Amino acid sequence: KRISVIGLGYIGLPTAAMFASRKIEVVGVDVNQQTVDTINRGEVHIVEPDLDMVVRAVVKEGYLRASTKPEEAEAFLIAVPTPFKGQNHEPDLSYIKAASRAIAPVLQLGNLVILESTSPVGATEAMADWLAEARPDLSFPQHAGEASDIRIAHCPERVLPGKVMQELISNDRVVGGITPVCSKCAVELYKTFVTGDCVIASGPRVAEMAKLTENAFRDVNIAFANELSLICDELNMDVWELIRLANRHPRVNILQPGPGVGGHCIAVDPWFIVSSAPEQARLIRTAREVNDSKPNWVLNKIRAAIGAHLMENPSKTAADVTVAIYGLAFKPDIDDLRESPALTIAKELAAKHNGPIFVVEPNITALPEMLCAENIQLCDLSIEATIHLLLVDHESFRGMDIPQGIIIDTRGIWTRVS
Ligand code: SAJ
Repeated sequence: KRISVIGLGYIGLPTAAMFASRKIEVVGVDVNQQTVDTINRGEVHIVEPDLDMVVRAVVKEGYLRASTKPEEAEAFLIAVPTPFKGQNHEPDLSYIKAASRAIAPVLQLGNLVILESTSPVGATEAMADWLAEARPDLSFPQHAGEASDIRIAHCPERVLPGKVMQELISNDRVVGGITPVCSKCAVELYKTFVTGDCVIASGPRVAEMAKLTENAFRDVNIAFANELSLICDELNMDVWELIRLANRHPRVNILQPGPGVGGHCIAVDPWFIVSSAPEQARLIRTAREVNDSKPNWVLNKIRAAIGAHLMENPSKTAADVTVAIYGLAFKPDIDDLRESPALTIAKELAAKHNGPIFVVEPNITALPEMLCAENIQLCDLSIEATIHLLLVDHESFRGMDIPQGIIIDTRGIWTRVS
């Protein structure tokens, strides 16, 4: 038995490594030669706890190898990006289309193709049509039903970055096959390592929507907390005290406000629902807008603090005001800066503020290129500055002495009323 995983990123590589750790031959396929070479050396190009250890072992034992060219396999798992494009946040299925075109020539009778990428409603059916178009000699389940040569299902990934290797095994999975037999084949495959339930959906569309709904649910709840933080600022109240008090109700569980929502899932997926049903998805759209507006709100807070400081110290100019930024990652205790609101804030500040900016981010060793300006540098904890801006609640920031100076705490760990 051989499994092929297409796309060796944050989801594909851990999934490939997991199957390989169960002594199944896995061929990982990626368009990036560097990624392929790194994996074939037994190394990893992404940071995720325990992933390096598993990849090293399975490559050494010969269960996992990577290639830029797809080859024959019994099952294909597609885990490529599904970003959005343009002002209207339309989903971009070009990576799924390219992956379909790439595997089509090597498909054989009896193969199973699973789409794992988080996808807008209808993407699995579109993938099935692209495959069918490329292989008129084979029959597909959208036309031939249970008699088809190829099985197709959607099984969205739902693992939390930072806990991927654990959640891949223990989370329940939603499986939406185009036919019941497609679902059954997919469940059998996942059962090789999944200890959670594999729940069969009535079809791929509802499985796609389930995944989008999970992330939209979280986004709406974070937006609620973020909106409360704006209201509390207006009413001169501590939002963290407010949430702590309200959460004492047995049926209330408000999430935490912050400088915005980052990562490449929660800030993206709700837009797929909005673009499918723009008239109806009003709350989901507004939640996105509330969360997306938070970095700008934080930037205005910094501007106001700089202005107030200069009013009190008329001999100073903006160039004398130093700002220390704590945290760049999109959430605590990871090194992942993708779509991070903290990064957006740091970049904007570096562009507008002409005084020195110090960045404290214990999880990285060099500033990303987009932050390479003359007035900005990476520093250790215990830096002196006029303004201390806390953007990520890393464990090390919780444990440190609260710095001296003006504090803007977007996570409520230094200023919280206890
Ligand atoms: N955040 C807050 N306040 C909170 C919780 C989170 O501001 O109370 C912010 C974080 O700082 C971060 C963003 O939200 O910027 C997202 O972080 P997260 O930890 O909520 O989620 P992700 O993006 O790391 O992973 C999510 C997960 N989805 C859900 O929990 C419903 C994960 O299970 C999915 O697999 C993943 O998206 C994905 O790939 O879709």
